[in-house]
Formats: sequence, C-alpha cells, structure tokens
Amino acid sequence: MPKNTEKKPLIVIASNRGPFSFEIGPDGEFEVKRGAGGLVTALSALAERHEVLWVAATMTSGDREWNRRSEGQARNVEGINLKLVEPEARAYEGYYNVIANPLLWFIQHQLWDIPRTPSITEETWDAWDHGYKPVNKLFAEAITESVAGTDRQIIVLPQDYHLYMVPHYLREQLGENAQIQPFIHIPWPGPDAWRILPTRVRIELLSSLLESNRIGFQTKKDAFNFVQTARFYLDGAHSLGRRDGIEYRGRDVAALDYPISIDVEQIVELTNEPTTKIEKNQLIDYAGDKQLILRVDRIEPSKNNLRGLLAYRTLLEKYPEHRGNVQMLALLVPSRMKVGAYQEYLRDIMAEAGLINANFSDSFWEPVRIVLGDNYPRAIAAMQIYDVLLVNPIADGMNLVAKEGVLVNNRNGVLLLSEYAGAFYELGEQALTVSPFDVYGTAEAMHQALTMAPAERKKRANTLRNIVMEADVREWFSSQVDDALRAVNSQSSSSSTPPTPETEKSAVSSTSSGISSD
Ligand code: GDG
Repeated sequence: MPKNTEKKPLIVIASNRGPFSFEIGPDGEFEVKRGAGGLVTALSALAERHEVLWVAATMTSGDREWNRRSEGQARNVEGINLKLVEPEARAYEGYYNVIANPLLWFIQHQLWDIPRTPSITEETWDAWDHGYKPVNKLFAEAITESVAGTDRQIIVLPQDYHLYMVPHYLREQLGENAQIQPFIHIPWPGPDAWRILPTRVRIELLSSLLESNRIGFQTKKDAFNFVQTARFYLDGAHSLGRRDGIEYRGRDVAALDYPISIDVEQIVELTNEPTTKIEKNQLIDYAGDKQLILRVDRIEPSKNNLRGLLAYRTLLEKYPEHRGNVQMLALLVPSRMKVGAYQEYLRDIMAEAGLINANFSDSFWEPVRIVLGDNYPRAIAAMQIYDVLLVNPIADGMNLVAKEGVLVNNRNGVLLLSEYAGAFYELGEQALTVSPFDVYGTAEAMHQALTMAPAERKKRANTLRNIVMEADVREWFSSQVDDALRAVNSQSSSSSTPPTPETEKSAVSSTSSGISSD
C-alpha cells in the first residue's frame, strides 16, 4: 500500500520496560505505576503529546493480567497507546539477565574485571540464540502486527541495548516500508570493548543495527565509536572518513547524536505537587542546618555509588571541619537485583556506609544515610535542597539526574559531575569535574563545593539551569522524528535510495542541540 505523506506518521516506540506497570488493587481494578529509569522518564511525557504506539514487555503478574484482559491488543492508558508483548519466561531470562544485563550493559560501560569475567559459556550462547534473539523477534512481530494495513508512514524507534536485533527482524517483516531508527541510551565504547563478544554474536548485532536507517546516540563521541566499531568488525563496511555514518551492504546508515534531556514543564509541576512538598519538608527537617551532599541513582556499579562513599570518607578524614556540619544522603533505587554483581554491590555500599557511620558519628550526627526504594517525588524533593549533587559515574549515556537536579534546586547547589557522563558535554563547564576513579580528587571537589563562595555558586547554578531549560526533551524527540520524516519525504520525492548521512547532516544541525561531544 503506498504511504500517505499527508497523514500524521505512525510513531512506534519499542522498549523493554514500558511506561507503566500494573498491579491489581484490592477492588480488582488495575493500579497504574510509573516505571523507574531514565528512558521512561524521558519518553512518557512525549508519548502523551504525540500519537504514539508504545510496545513493551510484560514485567509483572499485573502486567500479564492486564495483557490478558486486553487480549494482547494495544490499549490506551493515561493517553498512551500501549501494547505489551509477553515473552516466554525462560527466553526472557536469557535475554534480560544473561545478555542485556549484564553482558551488553557491562561491555558498554566497561565494567568487567577482565582476567576473571566474563566467560562466554554454553549458557551465554543459549541465551543469545534462544533468549535475546527470539525476544527481539517477538517485539518485531508485535510491531509488524500493529502497523499492518496502515497507509501512514511508519517510524519505529527501538530503544536501547535490549533491542539491537529488532532492526533485522523488522526489515525481514516490513522491508523498506518503515523508517527504523534505534536510539541507544547508554555509551557506545570503541572497537576494543567489543572484543568480548564472540564473532558471530558481534556480527549479528552490528549488522542488525546497520539495517536501520539511522541510529541515535547520546553524544557525537558515541556515534563516532559506533562507526569505528562497525568499520573494524564488519567486512565491507565503509565510512569513507566520515564520523557520522557508515555504508554496509548497500545501505547508508547515519550515526547521529541526539542528546536526551528532561521534561522541564512536567518536573517543575512535580515540585508543586503536595506529595513532593511533604517529602521536601521531611528532608529539610532531616538535613537541619547541615550542608547536604546528595546522590540519586539506581544501585548500579556504573553509577559508582561505592567510590562516592569512599570519597565522602576521605573528605571527613582530611577536612575534619566538615564533621557534624555535612550530611550525605544517597537515594538509591534497587535495580537488577537478580544479577549477582548487583547484589554484591549493594552489600558493599551498605557495608561502607555502616563503617563511615561507625567511624564518625556521634550522638547528634549520622554522617550518611542510605535510603533504598522507588519514590520519584522524594527524589525530586531532595534535588531541590542539595548543596552538592554528586554525579560520578564510571560511564553514563547522559544522566538525567544531573539535568533534573540543576533545574529544580533552589539552594544554588553545586554539581559535581563525572567527565564520563554524557551530560558532561553540556553541563561540564559550570560543574566541578570529577574523574570517577579518583576518590581523592572527588573528596577535594566536595570540599571545594562545600566552601564555594555564594556568588560563585549562584552564577554556576543559574547558568546550569538556563542550559537545561533551553534543551527540553521535546527537542530530543522531535529532532529524531523530523529527521525520519525528512528522509521519508525525500525518498518519496526522489528515488527509493536510503538517504545518505551527508544529506541528513545539514538538516540535523538545525534541529539537534549542536553540542559538540568530540
Ligand atoms: C539510562 C542511561 C540516560 C530517581 N529516583 C527515582 C526515579 N528516578 C529518576 C531520576 C531520573 C531517572 O530515574 C534515572 O535516569 P538516569 O539518566 O540518571 O539513569 P538510568 O536509569 O541509568 O538511564 C542514562 C537515560 O537512560 C536516558 O537516556 O541518561 O545514561 O543509563 O529521571 O530522577 N524514578 C523513579 N523512582 C525513583 O525513586 N520512578
């Protein structure tokens, strides 16, 4: 069926985790809970403003029940058209707990202890062939089924490292009838990091991505690393000196940066909600007259929670004047607790926090508090009152907490930001830079922030807030959709050849944030 370019395009988002999870309440009705994590934060508000179909996997028994009652069809939930796919449990286990997390996540954040881990075992191979690939195929089938018969242009946006094989299966099923445009939320390291994958897996993964029309990354550096990786491992892949595109098997695939941001309006609204205000008042009582060092992350080795504590310990040792006058609060959201490395990491965090409190506390002062749980209003409330926000990941695609923090904070707090967070390219100049491995340097930066002159704090905080307000998440989303539409329109008005990165580049520079990530 010829595509109707007059009508609004059909935008399909595919992501492992959907925007909501469902629980059945005591009255038998579904309670809808907003999902945790950056991707959901970024996409939920957008999906409400565009006509979007969102395809995601069931996570909970409530989700599965919701899916059964929906008879596997898409249904509108709080303005979002949601379709759930229900992978078979064993396949999902291999896809999620063996391949996506930890294997791909660890490769892309370079978290391995290489002499010991990982070992690619029969279980890994089984998880690739009978877990990751089938689950990706299921997503592609659900998308194909949902768009069947439409005469609208189809733009499919598979999100993140769970869905690298979706472009391949979608191309098999839809041919050139869809613009396929994955966005990769996490860092893309250079070719060496990918040595860990066996050859077949590496080739299947990379060549699937190269069946897309264009691929979005958080920074120019990630996009360039992808180009290098594909060129290095795929016979016949050429970039011809370009940093933002690659040709493979007759398709020219753009590799572009779309730095993600936050929904400024929605977050500001959240600060005015009664629940957030209650949380804020409780936190103000907790901090008292002490300076507050805050961190907000998932419990996650790449977020570097542990070295943050070690740096805090160093601060208290080296600068005793802060004892009794500073308070560290870590709001940690449990995630991936089925992965052994995450359980161990949490144990290490709790042990270190316990030691700090045992070593330094007195009857009036508890130096650090770790709060575990999923409470987004509390996170936003805490961000309003920090004096220092510690964001020190080993590697991070963007880090939305850094952007949310500087937006809502009303104490002219200082941002301590790792040079390996994607956000560093936008916010680094006004933050205090930390090298995530340098515990001593991080402690020095904490001291510098705690003793910074008020005028300097104010100047930095204002500049940071303005930077974030100018690049809202709508721009991130619309620049991707605009690029896809431009490509469809130029295809239908000229030939059927996929657009080249060169032709897209001029268009992109006017729509994306223009931040240099090199
Ligand atoms: C991935 C990439 C990239 C905080 N506490 C709770 C909660 N949050 C919110 C934060 C923030 C989000 O979750 C976390 O986003 P991050 O960007 O910091 O981190 P990841 O989850 O690792 O996100 C990352 C992002 O995708 C987007 O592309 O920036 O690099 O790793 O908004 O405020 N959310 C809920 N409960 C909480 O207690 N629901």
